[in-house]
Amino acid sequence: SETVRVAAVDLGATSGRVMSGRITRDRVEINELHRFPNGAVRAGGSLFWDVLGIYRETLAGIREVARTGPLHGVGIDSWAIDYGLVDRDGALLGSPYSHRDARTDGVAEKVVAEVGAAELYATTGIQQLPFNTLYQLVAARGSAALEAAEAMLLLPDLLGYWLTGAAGAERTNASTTQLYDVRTGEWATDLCRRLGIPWGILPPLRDPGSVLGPLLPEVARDLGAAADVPVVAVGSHDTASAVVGVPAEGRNFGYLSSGTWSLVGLELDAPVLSEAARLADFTNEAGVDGTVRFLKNVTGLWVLSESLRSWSERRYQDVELRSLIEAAADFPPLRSIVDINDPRLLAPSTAADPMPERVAALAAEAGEQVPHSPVAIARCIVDSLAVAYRRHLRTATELAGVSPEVLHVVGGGSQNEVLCQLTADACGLPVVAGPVEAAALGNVLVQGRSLGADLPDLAAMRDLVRRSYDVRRYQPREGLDWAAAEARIR
Ligand code: LFR
Repeated sequence: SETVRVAAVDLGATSGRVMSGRITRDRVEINELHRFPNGAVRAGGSLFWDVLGIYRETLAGIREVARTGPLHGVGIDSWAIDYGLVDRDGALLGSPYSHRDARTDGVAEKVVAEVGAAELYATTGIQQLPFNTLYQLVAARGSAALEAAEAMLLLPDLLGYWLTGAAGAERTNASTTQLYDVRTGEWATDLCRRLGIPWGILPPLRDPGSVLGPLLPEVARDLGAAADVPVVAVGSHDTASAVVGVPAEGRNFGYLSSGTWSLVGLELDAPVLSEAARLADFTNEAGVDGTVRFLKNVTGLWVLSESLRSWSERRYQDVELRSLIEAAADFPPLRSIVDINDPRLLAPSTAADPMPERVAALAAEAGEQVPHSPVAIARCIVDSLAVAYRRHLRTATELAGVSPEVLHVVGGGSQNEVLCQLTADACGLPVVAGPVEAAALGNVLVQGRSLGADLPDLAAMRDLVRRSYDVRRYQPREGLDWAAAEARIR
């Protein structure tokens, strides 16, 4: 059949990428045509996203895809949870907040006291992260922006709105907000009403794979694209797209989507909303094609990248990622294990409160050996990540009653050989690592299907990824007592 060629925009907290993606009968391939740095901006005491800058770079990337060949579609995925508010004229009401902004401190506790943790979980099935959209909107109650808001648009939907003029909320991303009823697949309007959130700002839901509309004429002209190029709602939550791009054979697999965050879990047919799942604080996010992403958010390589940033700002020598990780591999293992999901590791590193010192303080508090040097801190972080993956993957399989044979690691972290091996060791499962750009691939594949490629289901999409990309395999090694290491964290 004919080749489909699309632009896939994949936005991460530290970089944005625009790829051209091509699907032929027996291959899917992507080409990175544009990459730009991203990061939250502190202004007036708050932490914001530079969303207009992100949009400008998104346009530059799409323009590059259009310049280098046919353009049949555009799809956007990004990190979840964050949103912009637009007023009744369609104008953006201020810069979107970063979920790492401190305005949500203490809000979750208040909401839980008001609604009850059990009811909150029964409705939304979402892990208690302090920055969930629900808590951001509660924090914004009474603000001028929220009062003037006509619609809340999650970031990929906001960019899609600027491209097409069509407002909506793509389902995989909507499901992360904790404003979405995972049982009915509708917005949780009762919950909003009870909490004084103006539920009228929640836009109509749309399914991944649906078409938002064609590019607005002036946008198409500016991009040098044909007037009828459709923008397709992909799994607009990057993790949803990454799970589509997992090169799994069959359904008996666990996944670890490893970037700034680590998302570790399973793909299921239905949510797990049991009391045990609530107590384990697992999340049930909507996946592509009606699947459920039953997973745990683990704070992830953020802790390492913020440590690196902190060291480089203080001009330590030898804190380049690759050499640091290699040195960490030779450093004595399992000396210090910390709870990598401690909320104190969420906020960006600052000179007054640097990330490496926070890690050391957690170790001290837990009675662990206190790591001081960069290599000791790096080892503590990778060991603690591996221990967290072990615990959460096992918990997921117990709660869902399945037993995966393999753990697929995708995303940037799949290139970290040391961490991949430790993950295999800790989980006692073979790890299959790659592709790095699983999210962009998932984005391309879902677009491709909407545009006529013969990809009837997720299995067919994954098959194509498997045939197109090499992976690396890690067998679990014996020798270290991971169970004892896990028992050292609460
Ligand atoms: C990963 C991710 C996670 C989400 C976090 C914050 O990039 O999308 O799935 O929990 O970012 O939005």
